[in-house]
Amino acid sequence: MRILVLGGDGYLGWPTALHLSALGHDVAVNDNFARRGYDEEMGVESLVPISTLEERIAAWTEVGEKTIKSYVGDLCDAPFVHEMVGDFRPDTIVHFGEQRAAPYSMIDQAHCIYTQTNNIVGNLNVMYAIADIDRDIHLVKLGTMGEYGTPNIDIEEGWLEVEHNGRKDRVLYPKRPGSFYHLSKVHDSHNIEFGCRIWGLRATDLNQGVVYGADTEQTKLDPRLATRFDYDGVFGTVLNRMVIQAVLGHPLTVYGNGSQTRGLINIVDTVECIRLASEYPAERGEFRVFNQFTEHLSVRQIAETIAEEFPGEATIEQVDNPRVEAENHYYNAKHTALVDLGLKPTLLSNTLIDHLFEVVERHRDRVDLAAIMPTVSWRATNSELPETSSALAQT
Ligand code: NAD
Ligand code: USQ
Repeated sequence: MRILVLGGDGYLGWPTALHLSALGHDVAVNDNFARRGYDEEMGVESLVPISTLEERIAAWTEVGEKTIKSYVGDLCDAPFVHEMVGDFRPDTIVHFGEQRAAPYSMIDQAHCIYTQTNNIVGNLNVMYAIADIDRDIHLVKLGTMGEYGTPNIDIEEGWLEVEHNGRKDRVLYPKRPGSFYHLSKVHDSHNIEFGCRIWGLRATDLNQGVVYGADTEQTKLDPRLATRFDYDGVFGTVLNRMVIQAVLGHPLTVYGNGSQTRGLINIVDTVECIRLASEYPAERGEFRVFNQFTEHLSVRQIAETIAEEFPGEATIEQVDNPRVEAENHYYNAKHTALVDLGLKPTLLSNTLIDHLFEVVERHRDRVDLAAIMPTVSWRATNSELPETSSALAQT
């Protein structure tokens, strides 16, 4: 199968490209290196050193004896996206290429607008390219469990059967996300579902939980194949951050009372879920939604699990929650569709945590302790606007 991986230089896109290529698929990657740019903007770096995309691809040709084609460019550039899709003619497009940090989207108005524009416009360009070039191309789109928020009812896989005033319908599951980033994914989902209805696109929206882990079978083969591993207060995700905090003797930062619950998935399962979704495509006109996580834990349970497993002393600190999010909430989210397709879940274990401790230990001198505490508040707007808008000045 010919598979084009958008965002193929990122934490998940690169290991996915390797996994699909190792299994014999013909893979190409796209990226505009925005993620490397955010590092420069924030003054931080991945804990694990990462090679350039060019070096990664050359290393894979050497180690994996496979070729991966690359298309460097911005998904917000519509002619570029058309040209790329027309040139590679994929059977499947796996779309990871978006700004993915909730705190980054909440820094200020400019970062909110950048996130939503980048994500929504890029995704629309991909949809239009598919609709114009070949409507049989299967779009496998990375969404997020955070699209649903934490409703007081069970979370289904994308769709909800409702009965209202004696009538029944199947509707998109109502969304109540918790950041402008998570909202961008909701807008993408609605746009894609519409594309399936009007153009007969085939799409799988993968509502993925929080990913943890440092490597996959292929990224371990050579240091040049390593993927990024973030720990800072803006891009680091909760479990990865807490592992680093334990190793560095920094208190594990539980936001609020830590009762907020999230779906989690190991990176080795992420790449396998993408394979399954690609090899078993949605039907023409179908908007298929899978909840892509393997277990759920509260933030406090994550912290306690890591603290217990750490061989030295690890303390847990309750930090004022910088986010506006529910604590002590109901959480029961379905996640059977990928298991039905053949996923064998890799659950959080002491072996996995010990391996992460080793990875962090190897690179501990690269950590900037000043980047660990959260700096972005959901309550502030931080907008820098001209003193008087031109419309107001005329009145
Ligand atoms: P990442 O930031 O490491 O990778 C995203 C890649 O997309 C980056 O390399 C970036 O440069 C590229 N990109 C961004 N905008 C682009 C544009 N306009 N044109 C071309 N390339 C662009 O993020 P990740 O952790 O690998 O996440 C990948 C996807 O999975 C995201 O869509 C994210 O929302 C989703 N996801 C991630 C997690 C997680 O825990 N990491 C969980 C659920 C869902
Ligand atoms: N949290 C802490 N302490 C920390 C960091 C986070 O308690 O040091 C808490 C947060 O308050 C939140 C939870 O942990 O309740 C998850 O936060 P996170 O930063 O790990 O994850 P999130 O912001 O939700 O975003 C990440 C990815 C995003 C993806 C999402 C999946 O960055 O791309 O979409 O996980 S989900 O959470 O299912 O929406």
